[in-house]
Amino acid sequence: MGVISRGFGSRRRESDPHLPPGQYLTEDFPVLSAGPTPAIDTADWSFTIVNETGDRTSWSWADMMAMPIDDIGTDIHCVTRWSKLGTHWRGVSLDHFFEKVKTSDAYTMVHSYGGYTTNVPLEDLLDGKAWIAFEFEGEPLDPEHGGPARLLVPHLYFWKSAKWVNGIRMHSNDDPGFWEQNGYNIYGDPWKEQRYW
Ligand SMILES: Nc1nc2c(c(=O)[nH]1)N[C@H]1C(S)=C(S)[C@@H](COP(=O)(O)O)O[C@H]1N2
Ligand SMILES: [Mo]
Repeated sequence: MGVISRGFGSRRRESDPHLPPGQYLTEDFPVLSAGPTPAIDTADWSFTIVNETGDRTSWSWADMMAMPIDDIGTDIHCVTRWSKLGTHWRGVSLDHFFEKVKTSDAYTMVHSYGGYTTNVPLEDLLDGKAWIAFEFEGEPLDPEHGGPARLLVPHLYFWKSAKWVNGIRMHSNDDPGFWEQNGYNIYGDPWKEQRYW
């Protein structure tokens, strides 16, 4: 009996059309951090985009709260093979930040408090594909999960969703970030299983 119902359950999960190849579903929310969790007060938080000429455009927490806020329902996929389907977030689309930035560069390096970096092509941050997210399931984002604010790029593996995000630098080349220098794929499409080098 137990064996039969487990088998049935796992077949159903494996055949879920929202689950990328090689992933399994999890209900909990694992914490994966390369270092300690920084304590960042929203009063001290800022987010800065630096373009190729060194121009800096910065937003305070209050600036961000005055921008259009999206309700986001999305699936997330970690390279360590867990996926969560139907998660809910609130955040501001990167489109609204980049409206204020003049750049011809095609690539970005996302920077976090604590020094984490990850590279994302600019086009993957635009057209409603990425957010600065500050609420998860109706609550302020937990510090362990990147609070007060993290990048959310759900169409790429979750290491691209930098926790404690504080800025983006424009790059002319697709230079590798922290995990990308340490064996992770330069792009990270979960549907193509672009996990490692
Ligand atoms: N600043 C920062 N962002 C990060 C990481 C990190 O170590 N530091 N880990 C990445 C990895 S590898 C994953 S899988 C997700 C994990 O997010 P979670 O801890 O909220 O599940 O955050 C990503 N963003
Ligand atoms: Mo990860």
